Amino acid sequence: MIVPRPTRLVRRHGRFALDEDTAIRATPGAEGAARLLRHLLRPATGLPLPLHEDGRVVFALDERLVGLGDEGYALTVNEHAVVLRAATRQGLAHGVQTIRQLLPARALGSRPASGVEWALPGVDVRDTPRLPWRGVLLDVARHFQPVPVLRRFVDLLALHKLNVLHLHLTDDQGWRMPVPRYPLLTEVGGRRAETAGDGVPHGGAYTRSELAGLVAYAAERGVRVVPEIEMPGHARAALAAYPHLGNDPGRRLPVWTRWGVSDEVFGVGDATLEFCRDVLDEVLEVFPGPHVHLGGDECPTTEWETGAGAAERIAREGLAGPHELHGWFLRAMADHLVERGRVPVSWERIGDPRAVVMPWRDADDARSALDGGHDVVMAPHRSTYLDYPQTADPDEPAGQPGLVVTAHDVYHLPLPTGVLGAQCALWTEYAPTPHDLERLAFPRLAALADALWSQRPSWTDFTDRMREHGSRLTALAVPHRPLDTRRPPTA
Ligand code: TNX
Repeated sequence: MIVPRPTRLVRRHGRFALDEDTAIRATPGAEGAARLLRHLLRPATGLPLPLHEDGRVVFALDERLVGLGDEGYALTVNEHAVVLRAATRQGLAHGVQTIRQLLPARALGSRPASGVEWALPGVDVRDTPRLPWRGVLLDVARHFQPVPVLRRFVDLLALHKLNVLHLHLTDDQGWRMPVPRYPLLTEVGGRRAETAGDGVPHGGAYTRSELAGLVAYAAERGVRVVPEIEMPGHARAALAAYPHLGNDPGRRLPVWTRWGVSDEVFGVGDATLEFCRDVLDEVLEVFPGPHVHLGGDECPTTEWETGAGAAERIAREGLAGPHELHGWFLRAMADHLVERGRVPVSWERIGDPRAVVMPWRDADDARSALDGGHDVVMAPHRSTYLDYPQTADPDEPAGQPGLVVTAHDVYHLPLPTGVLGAQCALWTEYAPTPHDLERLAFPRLAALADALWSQRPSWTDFTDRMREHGSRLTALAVPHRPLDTRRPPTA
């Protein structure tokens, strides 16, 4: 009862028990996956699982499995051996998670479990995802989370074969990305006096080596980190640090202590564009993956209606008015990324079909982006925003008011033909603690993973498998409510 559901899983006779004498034989390139399995099983099982050429657990990187794609793997378990094969390290990492889920749920615990036989049932598995982009946005700008919290979050994504962690690193309420040329971004922009009137200061920022370490940690688990730097809106933390980047150089703004959409946004002068390019260059150093997210959502043009700098820019670029500055700004930054071999991503369409679009309103936006030749990753708020509560029950823990997004909604998110995949978004205005993050994320992330990975998603089959999966989440001490299998009145 694996989550997400494997493409093909056939039960075979026999079983294979892992014990003190079990060793892993890893072919070149497969050692990392072997170490990952050992690391994951050690706390509960205490098994040494050494690498040894006589091992009966075999991990092989094998080019002949290219037919299973970038992320597929094949796994066989019988009484003689466990054999995991894939053409890529990412495929092996996913196979490790399947091995883990074939064991009793207590194998996922963090404390030694006694009296359990660590047996895998005989199986033949061939498994490959339906869609290549299966992600989650984590907003570390509204509430900072230290790296160990992010690593545990990556572990939970990997358990579900989710492969993208989209880190929302900057916003009006906090700047978490270190940029050596602009130290005040984190020193000033990383702290705020209070949060929505609670009187409690909040802050934090990462170091370059912490972020590089996170990228490597995630890669070992088959997860890519996609960084997001918000522009030209949602920029008040940067403006607090460097007021000259805004539309009124004489004004000093604090890091914003309220939620919502601020009228104060980046200016459009040369200095601001140069600053944004410098920031992106630093992002490229730290994050080696192809995709870099430029934000681009919710940018009022109020300040550009009157600012002298905006009028000058409009004239210089031959634009029709302030409403064209948003697209112009994003296009300039997208060009910068494309020139450096990267792929820009944005919440709104950028006038370059090489940019990936992440439609957050509805499927119509997605279809028009697809028609315009863009790659599309779905993020429609009604089915993927995890800051909203999971049920309308009176005892449901609070979240962002206004909407309920059930696991059923997530499972049935719109996926127009041709999209790369989808993401859930864990915005954190109403989720200050690691406990809040996990209780909002689960079980909805399991629903996302199953809807995007399995070849023929079925809600009833998923809810069956979730019964067993719930005990895995419990073993991992993930705060979560049992899956609500009721159909919402609207469905
Ligand atoms: C909209 S849609 C946002 C975020 C908020 C979220 C709250 C989008 C890209 N931006 O700034 O955190 O709603 O639900």
